[in-house]
Amino acid sequence: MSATTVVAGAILSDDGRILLAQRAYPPELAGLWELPGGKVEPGETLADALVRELCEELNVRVEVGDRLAVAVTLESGLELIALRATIVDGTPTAAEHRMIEWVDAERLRALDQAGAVVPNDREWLPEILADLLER
Ligand code: DCM
Repeated sequence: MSATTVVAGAILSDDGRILLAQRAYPPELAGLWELPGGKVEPGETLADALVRELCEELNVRVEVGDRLAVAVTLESGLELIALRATIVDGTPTAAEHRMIEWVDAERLRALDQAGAVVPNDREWLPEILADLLER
Protein backbone atom coordinates (compact mmCIF):
# COMPACT_ATOMS: atom_id res chain seq x y z
CA MET A 1 0.00 0.00 0.00
CA SER A 2 1.30 3.44 -0.87
CA ALA A 3 1.17 6.64 1.12
CA THR A 4 -1.71 7.68 -1.12
CA THR A 5 -4.03 5.18 0.54
CA VAL A 6 -6.21 6.15 3.47
CA VAL A 7 -7.72 3.37 5.55
CA ALA A 8 -10.81 4.02 7.65
CA GLY A 9 -12.48 1.85 10.27
CA ALA A 10 -16.12 0.79 10.18
CA ILE A 11 -16.16 0.04 13.91
CA LEU A 12 -19.29 -1.95 14.61
CA SER A 13 -20.86 -2.87 17.93
CA ASP A 14 -22.90 -5.96 18.76
CA ASP A 15 -25.99 -3.84 19.32
CA GLY A 16 -26.16 -2.39 15.80
CA ARG A 17 -24.15 0.81 16.08
CA ILE A 18 -21.12 2.25 14.35
CA LEU A 19 -18.58 4.64 15.84
CA LEU A 20 -18.44 7.98 14.02
CA ALA A 21 -15.91 10.72 14.71
CA GLN A 22 -16.45 14.42 14.16
CA ARG A 23 -13.58 16.11 12.34
CA ALA A 24 -11.86 19.13 13.86
CA TYR A 25 -9.96 20.15 10.66
CA PRO A 26 -9.53 21.33 7.91
CA PRO A 27 -12.10 24.14 8.01
CA GLU A 28 -14.12 22.73 5.10
CA LEU A 29 -14.52 19.36 6.87
CA ALA A 30 -14.60 20.53 10.50
CA GLY A 31 -17.87 19.53 12.17
CA LEU A 32 -18.57 16.71 9.70
CA TRP A 33 -18.68 13.05 10.78
CA GLU A 34 -16.39 10.36 9.36
CA LEU A 35 -15.11 6.87 9.83
CA PRO A 36 -11.87 7.39 11.80
CA GLY A 37 -8.61 6.40 10.12
CA GLY A 38 -5.67 7.85 8.25
CA LYS A 39 -2.86 7.41 5.75
CA VAL A 40 -1.17 4.07 5.26
CA GLU A 41 2.58 4.40 5.76
CA PRO A 42 5.17 2.66 3.58
CA GLY A 43 5.57 -1.00 4.55
CA GLU A 44 2.28 -1.19 6.42
CA THR A 45 -0.63 -3.40 5.49
CA LEU A 46 -4.09 -1.84 5.54
CA ALA A 47 -4.81 -3.69 8.78
CA ASP A 48 -1.53 -2.53 10.41
CA ALA A 49 -2.31 1.06 9.49
CA LEU A 50 -5.85 0.87 10.81
CA VAL A 51 -4.75 -0.62 14.13
CA ARG A 52 -2.14 2.16 14.52
CA GLU A 53 -4.46 4.98 13.51
CA LEU A 54 -7.31 3.87 15.77
CA CYS A 55 -4.91 3.53 18.69
CA GLU A 56 -3.65 7.09 18.07
CA GLU A 57 -7.06 8.63 17.41
CA LEU A 58 -9.33 6.73 19.81
CA ASN A 59 -7.02 4.99 22.32
CA VAL A 60 -8.45 1.57 21.53
CA ARG A 61 -7.10 -1.72 20.28
CA VAL A 62 -9.15 -3.18 17.43
CA GLU A 63 -9.43 -6.47 15.68
CA VAL A 64 -9.70 -5.90 11.94
CA GLY A 65 -12.25 -7.72 9.80
CA ASP A 66 -13.08 -7.62 6.12
CA ARG A 67 -13.23 -4.59 3.88
CA LEU A 68 -16.23 -2.73 2.58
CA ALA A 69 -16.63 -3.39 -1.14
CA VAL A 70 -16.64 0.25 -2.21
CA ALA A 71 -13.29 2.02 -2.59
CA VAL A 72 -13.38 5.77 -3.05
CA THR A 73 -10.81 7.31 -5.39
CA LEU A 74 -10.40 11.06 -5.17
CA GLU A 75 -9.32 13.35 -8.01
CA SER A 76 -6.11 13.95 -6.07
CA GLY A 77 -5.29 10.25 -6.51
CA LEU A 78 -5.93 9.47 -2.86
CA GLU A 79 -7.69 6.13 -2.44
CA LEU A 80 -9.94 5.50 0.58
CA ILE A 81 -10.60 1.95 1.77
CA ALA A 82 -12.75 1.02 4.76
CA LEU A 83 -12.25 -2.10 6.88
CA ARG A 84 -14.70 -3.47 9.40
CA ALA A 85 -13.31 -3.58 12.93
CA THR A 86 -14.34 -4.36 16.49
CA ILE A 87 -12.89 -2.96 19.69
CA VAL A 88 -11.06 -5.59 21.74
CA ASP A 89 -9.51 -3.33 24.37
CA GLY A 90 -10.18 0.17 25.72
CA THR A 91 -13.00 2.70 25.68
CA PRO A 92 -12.87 5.06 22.72
CA THR A 93 -12.02 8.71 23.39
CA ALA A 94 -11.69 11.61 20.95
CA ALA A 95 -7.91 12.19 21.03
CA GLU A 96 -7.82 13.94 17.64
CA HIS A 97 -11.48 14.51 16.82
CA ARG A 98 -13.93 17.02 18.20
CA MET A 99 -16.11 14.20 19.52
CA ILE A 100 -17.16 10.64 18.87
CA GLU A 101 -20.56 8.99 18.92
CA TRP A 102 -21.97 5.48 18.58
CA VAL A 103 -24.81 5.84 16.08
CA ASP A 104 -27.55 3.44 15.03
CA ALA A 105 -28.99 3.24 11.51
CA GLU A 106 -31.66 5.84 12.22
CA ARG A 107 -29.18 8.40 13.58
CA LEU A 108 -26.79 7.71 10.71
CA ARG A 109 -29.53 8.43 8.16
CA ALA A 110 -30.46 11.62 10.03
CA LEU A 111 -26.85 12.84 10.05
CA ASP A 112 -26.58 12.09 6.35
CA GLN A 113 -29.81 13.91 5.54
CA ALA A 114 -28.56 16.90 7.52
CA GLY A 115 -25.42 17.01 5.35
CA ALA A 116 -23.26 16.18 8.36
CA VAL A 117 -21.27 13.26 6.89
CA VAL A 118 -17.88 13.81 5.20
CA PRO A 119 -18.75 13.63 1.46
CA ASN A 120 -16.25 10.84 0.64
CA ASP A 121 -17.59 8.67 3.42
CA ARG A 122 -21.15 8.85 2.10
CA GLU A 123 -20.15 6.21 -0.48
CA TRP A 124 -19.94 3.66 2.34
CA LEU A 125 -23.35 4.39 3.83
CA PRO A 126 -25.39 1.77 1.93
CA GLU A 127 -23.04 -1.01 3.06
CA ILE A 128 -22.87 0.31 6.61
CA LEU A 129 -26.64 0.64 6.91
CA ALA A 130 -27.03 -2.95 5.68
CA ASP A 131 -24.52 -4.11 8.32
CA LEU A 132 -26.28 -2.19 11.10
CA LEU A 133 -29.73 -3.41 10.19
CA GLU A 134 -28.72 -7.07 10.19
CA ARG A 135 -27.29 -6.92 13.72
N1 DCM B 1 -10.50 11.22 4.67
C1 DCM B 1 -11.83 11.04 4.30
N2 DCM B 1 -12.62 10.21 5.04
C2 DCM B 1 -12.11 9.58 6.13
C3 DCM B 1 -10.77 9.75 6.52
C4 DCM B 1 -9.98 10.58 5.75
O1 DCM B 1 -12.28 11.60 3.31
N3 DCM B 1 -12.91 8.78 6.83
C5 DCM B 1 -9.66 12.13 3.86
C6 DCM B 1 -9.54 13.52 4.43
C7 DCM B 1 -8.18 13.95 3.99
C8 DCM B 1 -7.37 12.66 3.91
O2 DCM B 1 -8.35 11.61 3.82
O3 DCM B 1 -8.27 14.46 2.66
C9 DCM B 1 -6.42 12.44 5.08
O4 DCM B 1 -7.15 12.35 6.27
P1 DCM B 1 -6.60 12.92 7.66
O5 DCM B 1 -6.58 14.42 7.51
O6 DCM B 1 -7.61 12.45 8.66
O7 DCM B 1 -5.26 12.31 7.84
